[in-house]
Amino acid sequence: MLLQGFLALVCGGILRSQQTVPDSRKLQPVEAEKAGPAATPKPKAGRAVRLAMRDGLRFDPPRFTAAAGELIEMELENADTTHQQHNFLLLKPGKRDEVVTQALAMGDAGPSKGFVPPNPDVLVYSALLEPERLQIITFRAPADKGVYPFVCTFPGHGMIMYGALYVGTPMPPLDKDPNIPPIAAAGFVVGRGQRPFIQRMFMPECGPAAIAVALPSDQNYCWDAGQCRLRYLWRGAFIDATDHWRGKGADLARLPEEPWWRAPQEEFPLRFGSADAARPQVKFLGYQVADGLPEFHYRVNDAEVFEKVTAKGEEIAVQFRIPAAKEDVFVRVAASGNLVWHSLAGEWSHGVLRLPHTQASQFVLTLRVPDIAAKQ
Ligand SMILES: [Cu+2]
Repeated sequence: MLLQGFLALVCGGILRSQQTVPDSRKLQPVEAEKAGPAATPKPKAGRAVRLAMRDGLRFDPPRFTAAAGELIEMELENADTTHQQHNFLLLKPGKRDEVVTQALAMGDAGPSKGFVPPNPDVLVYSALLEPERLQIITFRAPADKGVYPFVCTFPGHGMIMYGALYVGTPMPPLDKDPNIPPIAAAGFVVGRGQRPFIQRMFMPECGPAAIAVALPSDQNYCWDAGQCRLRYLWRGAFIDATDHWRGKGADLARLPEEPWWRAPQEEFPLRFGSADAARPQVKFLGYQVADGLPEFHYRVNDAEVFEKVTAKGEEIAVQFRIPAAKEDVFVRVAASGNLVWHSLAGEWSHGVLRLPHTQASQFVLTLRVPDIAAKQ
């Protein structure tokens, strides 16, 4: 057997097993002989690499690099919340299809062997990991430069769930990488381009109770459910949550583009009775979804407010409903640069919109999306 010394220790609920390959020639019999022992750098402390199996049959990250012969200590985690088993097999270049086919052909013998076919082209492999299991695998990267595929050979996964280890070879841009799945090359955009789309997520420049929404146009916004207000708008792709799913501490989703509009930092926009009234108490009450878009519901002091953000052509519209306003409503939306909010109802004065309480049951603020060309 190519790989022996497979230690499995179960600590609490987490499988901590270690696959230690003391001699790189065992890992890479052909290549190592070709290269000669002198070509293999001396082992040092293994470099930590984290690899997770995620919902949607994917490895995260979909690719990583290593120096030729580098000792890697890989923390492999099955973080799939859909309760799927997964494994990890590192293969010789170009062997993915062959090994996936062999694993399928194992039939009834597959589960007991973790769907690892007896093939010398399998360089490293993990156990078949149950959800929420973690395995530490220490291995030496191949001594020969190249692109080494890794794959999950659980039946039905292998054609989708794969990635690449770049050994001593620069990685191409993510969106042009033929060695990773197309969805990974698209950058793990939350919702996979689906619009409209709603995602609760840790968002930059926002509290932990952020709700990100992809509008049916190419616009997106972040709404802060802690502060009950729109925080910013951006154009283009929706959020990339790779870092969040990777759990690297920097848990925030990434915005592919800088917001083109941001709310003032510490300003809640609504006041009742007077434009200068004290900052009100707000409480988030949830949201309802209609046509794929949320209408947020919250309380401002005693008044219940509903708020829905939509995009119409080149305009963002924020529809407010305050069905039982007893006092006049003031909306404080300071203009920033050329970005000026408009309303057909009420009266503006120094960046504050005043709505008689009779008109507050339903009103719309609109903001024109700046021209991309004008931005340049
Ligand atoms: Cu899998």
